[in-house]
Amino acid sequence: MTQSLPHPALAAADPELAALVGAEERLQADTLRLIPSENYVSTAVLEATGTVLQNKYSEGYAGRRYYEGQQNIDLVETLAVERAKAVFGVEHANVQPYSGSPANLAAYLAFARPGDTVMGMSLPMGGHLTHGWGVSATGTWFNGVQYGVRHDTARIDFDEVRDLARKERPKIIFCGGTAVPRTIDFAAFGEIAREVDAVLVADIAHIAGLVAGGAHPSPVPHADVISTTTHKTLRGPRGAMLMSRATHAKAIDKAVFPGLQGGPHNHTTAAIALALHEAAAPSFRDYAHAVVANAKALAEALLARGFDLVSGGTDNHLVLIDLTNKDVPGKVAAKALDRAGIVVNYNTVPFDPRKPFDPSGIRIGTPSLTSRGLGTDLMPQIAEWIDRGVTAAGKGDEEELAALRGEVAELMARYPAPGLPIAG
Ligand code: DSN
Repeated sequence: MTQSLPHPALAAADPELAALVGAEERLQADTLRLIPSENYVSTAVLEATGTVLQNKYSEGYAGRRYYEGQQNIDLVETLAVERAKAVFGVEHANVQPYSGSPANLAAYLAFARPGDTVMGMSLPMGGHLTHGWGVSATGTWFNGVQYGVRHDTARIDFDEVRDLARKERPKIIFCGGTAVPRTIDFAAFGEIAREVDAVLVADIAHIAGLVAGGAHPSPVPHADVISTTTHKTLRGPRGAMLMSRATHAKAIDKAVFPGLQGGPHNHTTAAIALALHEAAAPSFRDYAHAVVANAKALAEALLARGFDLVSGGTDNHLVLIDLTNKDVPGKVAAKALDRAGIVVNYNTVPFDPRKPFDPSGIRIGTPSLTSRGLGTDLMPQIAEWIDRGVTAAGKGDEEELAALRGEVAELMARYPAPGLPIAG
């Protein structure tokens, strides 16, 4: 059985809310969390997010604030900035963006004007809303043109990217995405961006921890700007960073503040500084490589069970499963797996004939389970559970899902998650 973290003041002030927090702690402890953009932060990162730093307004940047009393905040933010520069090998870092979408919006504000053409990977092919997709402000205020993947390989077609860039002359090219199971070829994007005189923004939100840990090539020599959230594979608090060459530092900083945001979230900045300290430790390299090894082992085990994986496998932390051959829609599978304690998200697959709210696939990943210490030896077991869960979803077999729920909880109890102690 799991035991929730003690929050005595919260429990006394608002038992209803405390109960919900406790229930979430138990859920995160008992379930197999496979959403590739999620993770478990360390207890230390959790503590940093709950500090009195959140009481302080700090509009501006270290040494140039619009409020007094910044003796400590300036040092905290400088620590985060310097650590980001060291971990990623960049000339400039801004740690103030509230999350990934505002970070990307700041890049637009820095390098484009409304109506300009911008280019990114289309959302259903694996990109992100903020890469110029129509329903996003970025696709409404800008002329978003989108590249995809090849039908036969499900990999980016650089001839298509180059042709589109030459034709459309975008001001900004985004690379990276949210459902890309393969290595991002930053060098190829860099070459195309230079040819058409575009700013290349590498959105490494999903893979930042892999880049920091040396398990994915770095965009640094090729991208003008690097955008990332801090809470995915990087295992930090919910927040974001923009990093760049020194030449773009002023434009980036001005776009974040005063362009888009007010006061930075200083408690988050502190937790980012801490997460970067953790990411600089040798053990984080092991973690990043273990995330990839687990994803590859899970992909192999799923292939052996007849699952159709987009692009045939993975190079990173993420596996995108097309369930068409199993005759179970992605949403039906995701909801059934959730009842079995296996938490995934339904997702479009490239060229999906179904709608985004009822797509053909599910998206899974290994950052969270690797944070709990699960290794490659357990990936066949997880593939078996997914197989049984999807089959049960197709048949409406709730008994099988309930049996799975018990097996999952039993295994999870043996692998305590960071920040979520499990009683012996
Ligand atoms: N919501 C994130 C994800 O799950 O990939 C992207 O912003």
